[in-house]
Amino acid sequence: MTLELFNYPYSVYGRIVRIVLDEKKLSYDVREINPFAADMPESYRAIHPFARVPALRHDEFTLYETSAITAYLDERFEPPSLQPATSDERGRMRQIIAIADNYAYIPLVRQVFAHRVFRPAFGETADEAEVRGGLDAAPRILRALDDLVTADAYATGPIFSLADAHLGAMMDYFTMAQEGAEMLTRYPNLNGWWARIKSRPSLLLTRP
Ligand SMILES: N[C@@H](CCC(=O)N[C@@H](CS)C(=O)NCC(=O)O)C(=O)O
Repeated sequence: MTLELFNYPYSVYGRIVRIVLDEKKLSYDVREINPFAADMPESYRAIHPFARVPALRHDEFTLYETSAITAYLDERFEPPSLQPATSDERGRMRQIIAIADNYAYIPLVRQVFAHRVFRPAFGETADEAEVRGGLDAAPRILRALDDLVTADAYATGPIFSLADAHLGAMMDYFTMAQEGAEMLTRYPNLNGWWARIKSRPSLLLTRP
């Protein structure tokens, strides 16, 4: 059995899959793909027609879209299960993942993290207007998530779930920006959740 992860080292989505692979104790090979490179190999476009990362190959089976990959890994391989037992908790898990994808990724990661942390670290030009736009959008997202995460150990209840992996990877990037870390402290449930999970081995191990 072989698992290959097509990934870019700084990809937040690739990191979500790596967190899940680590939680499931699965070993895998990494094939590095830069989704921003003009000369992306045609062979990768055959795997991912939208030319993003990550993608997964399990023997002959290939899959792209992070939430599909993480659910597949969880269902296809041995416990621990990363999906909660009750329908309510599973509904909440999927809701948090969808919020992360549809509302949080662009402002928290592509605007705040990329322009406040990533670009300066690599000597690239950062756009202050992007940082401001992300920070302006963030309170509504953090408020919504603050209303949803449980006061239990993890986002949806007593087990570490796919929602913790998904949101955790994005929250780590957002809070690498000082303004992000400060803003999070205004949302006590979310801040408490992040304090409980941020030093988990799967998060530390996958930190770029
Ligand atoms: N919907 C995709 C999003 C993946 C995604 O946006 N990945 C980023 C890296 S974190 C990427 O490949 N970006 C390249 C680009 O925007 O052109 C998923 O869930 O996997």
